[in-house]
Amino acid sequence: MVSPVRLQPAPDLFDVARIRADFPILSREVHGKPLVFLDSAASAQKPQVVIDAVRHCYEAEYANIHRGVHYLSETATHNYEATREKVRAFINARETKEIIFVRGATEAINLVAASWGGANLKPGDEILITALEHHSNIVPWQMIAEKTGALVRAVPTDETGDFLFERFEDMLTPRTKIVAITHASNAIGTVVPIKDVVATAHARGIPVLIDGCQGIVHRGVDVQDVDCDFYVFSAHKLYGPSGIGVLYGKADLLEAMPPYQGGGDMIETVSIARSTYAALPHKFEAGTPNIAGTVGFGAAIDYVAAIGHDAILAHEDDILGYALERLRGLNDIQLVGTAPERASIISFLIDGVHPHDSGTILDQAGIAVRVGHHCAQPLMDHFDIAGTVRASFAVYNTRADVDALIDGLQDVRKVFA
Ligand code: 7TS
Repeated sequence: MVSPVRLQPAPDLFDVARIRADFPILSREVHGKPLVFLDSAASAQKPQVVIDAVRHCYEAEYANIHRGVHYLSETATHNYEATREKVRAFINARETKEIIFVRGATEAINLVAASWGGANLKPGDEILITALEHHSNIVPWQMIAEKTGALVRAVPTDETGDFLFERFEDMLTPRTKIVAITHASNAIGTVVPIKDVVATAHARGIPVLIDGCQGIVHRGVDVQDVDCDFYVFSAHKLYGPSGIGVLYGKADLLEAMPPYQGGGDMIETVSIARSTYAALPHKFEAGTPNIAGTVGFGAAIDYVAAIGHDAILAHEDDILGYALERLRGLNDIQLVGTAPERASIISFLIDGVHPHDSGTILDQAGIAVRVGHHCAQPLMDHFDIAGTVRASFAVYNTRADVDALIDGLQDVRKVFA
């Protein structure tokens, strides 16, 4: 056993024991060991208030929305639309019609690429992304590029995995028609200075889409302050249900975009010859949505907003700093991604051990980490590796979880010694 590094005690900003008590799954065991959940970047666990909200919807307030004159339909519609207002306030959008409910970030990016890209991209135009992106902010752009003759270019990163601002500026050309960039890397945690990115692109008249999947969780966003044109995220990483997420878009851009999918709820009139479309936000919400999930999402926003991003950031920074100190105490660990500003996500490799083997041995100790390429293969290619072990920390993680990880890593080293 390596003795723990002595660090300052954790700041007493919020009561993590009380937070943990809100998440029923955290008290279960896995393989006979207390669960240590370090995979929240993939999907966060759910507090009781979210579980209760979903359950209450089905038990007492469920019907299809925007349809009936009956009590339950009106109640369900009210609850669904109440979440839209909660999202608006949470990200400080101007109007609720700028909040489009989608399946998740992936669907949101596909929507913008297909609808905005289909209407605006021409052969030779350039879509500028970065080497830090998740596949869902790469592939939809490649698909629309193939259809329109546009080209996807990516701002490279350096050996620390940082965002390179000057390279970004250099790669903006008169042909650049949109910038699509992550707020924070899911694979290595790098935080991108999105406000400066937007200001720089806007100075050249280029709109910007921000993939906020990780950023919304670890930093939060004020879309009016950042002035981004689109901001997308999934509820399930923000302690809400899966199958529901948000496309925020500036109203004038969304108004000008054609619908992405056709069907019920997105029309004004339909005849066999032609149809006219509903106003925002419904134009982009064809079909019966994830009603209970949206209600649960509202509860998740209330939960996160009550804690507040300042407290979340302080807590997660403490855990991140502690984890980095302890990992650096192990001499055979290579950190992958060491940019100065990082969200509470750590990627690393143990010398001579395949990430999958590390993950399997950690799992036997009840420790859940993600291993592999983290849907960021271009970033793995940049580091010339196939994948990493990733530990991601959320509001409910503690220094004791980090200690458990370090002990688990000693087990890995023993097996491979
Ligand atoms: N963008 C980022 C930055 C992400 O982290 C993810 C999911 C997505 C987009 C896609 O989100 P979805 O909800 O539509 O699937 N990230 C991860 C991850 O890191 N491990 O599993 C999923």
